[in-house]
Amino acid sequence: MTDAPGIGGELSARPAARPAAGSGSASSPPAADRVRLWKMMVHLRAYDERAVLLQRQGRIGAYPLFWGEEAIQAAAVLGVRSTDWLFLSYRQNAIPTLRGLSTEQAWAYFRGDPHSFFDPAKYACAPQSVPLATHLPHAVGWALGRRLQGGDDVAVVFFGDGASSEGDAHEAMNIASVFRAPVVFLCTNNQWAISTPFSRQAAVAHLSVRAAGYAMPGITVDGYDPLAVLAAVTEAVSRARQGEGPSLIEASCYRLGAHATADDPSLYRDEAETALRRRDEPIARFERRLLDEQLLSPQDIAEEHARVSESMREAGHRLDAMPAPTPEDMTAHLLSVPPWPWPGSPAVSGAMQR
Ligand SMILES: Cc1ncc(C[n+]2csc(CCOP(=O)(O)OP(=O)(O)O)c2C)c(N)n1
Ligand SMILES: [Mg+2]
Repeated sequence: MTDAPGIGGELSARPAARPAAGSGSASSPPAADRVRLWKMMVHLRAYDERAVLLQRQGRIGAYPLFWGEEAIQAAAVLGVRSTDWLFLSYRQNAIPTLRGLSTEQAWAYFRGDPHSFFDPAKYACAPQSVPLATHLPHAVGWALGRRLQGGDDVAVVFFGDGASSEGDAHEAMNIASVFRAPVVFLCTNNQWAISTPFSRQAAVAHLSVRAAGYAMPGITVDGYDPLAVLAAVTEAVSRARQGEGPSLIEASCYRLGAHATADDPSLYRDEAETALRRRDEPIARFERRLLDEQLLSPQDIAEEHARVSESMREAGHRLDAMPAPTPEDMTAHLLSVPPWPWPGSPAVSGAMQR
């Protein structure tokens, strides 16, 4: 299990002029950063595709794919400093690998392996939250704490359209605004919360309008456009860092795949519409742009996809070779003294069965 150098990193140059508040527009980042953004997206796609394959082969358990959300995730990582903390939901499970976590360690989570847990301080990433929205108050608490320590780091917290309906989301945004916490609330509105469409989730057309209720800026951006997301994140992070408080960004997209590998979306939505939406998927679209700008050639694109896909295949082999967890691993970082001998040990199996 080896960490690779993270390909995330930071922008090579911060935008010189700040765009007007709420505009979400900023000068395009330098060419090298545009190409890096694309490479991060290709990495995320290859990770996601390989994870689905591993699940289908029984090498990991149920997996929440994020097909179509690569632009949002890559732009958010590139738009912050490496000391800014990221608070993730299950659908951003690959993000720590952009900051250097090994792919196999990230995947081990999906076979229930305690070895998948990592030191949050090392990657400035909180562990992924499966309970919806419970990590939003964590992000606010962390951000206020960092400010009390005198630091100027920012928290970016990812959540979905479904999570936006949870009480925790309201509580977090309210307290963040009252105390001007340096937080960016980044909502991936992929129009679905498992089988619940956005029309049954919220009566507003755009979740970003809710920001007004917390007296913070809110913006809706095209979540398939990494440069639009990057501009919005850069602006919100800059505000937060300068003590101007939190912002809400709604990155609009469409969930192009199933909710997770255990889900069959054809049971509840028209997959003909999904097929139409797939035409907008962010990687091919960004590649067309970078080809037009002559930053990439068709050969560059083909080679990068092949290279990254092969590296994911190798990571799958390293995952297979990881030792199976022991029962003691489950509490190694939780309890100094296990409360009882482990199930399966001769001394307790009878007692456990009672
Ligand atoms: C508190 C809580 N309630 C319910 C669930 C079950 N659940 C898991 S994912 C999900 C849908 C979430 O949708 P959204 O927030 O839009 O995120 P997405 O899955 O689209 O990324 C639900 C209801 C949960 N994990 N946590
Ligand atoms: Mg959703």
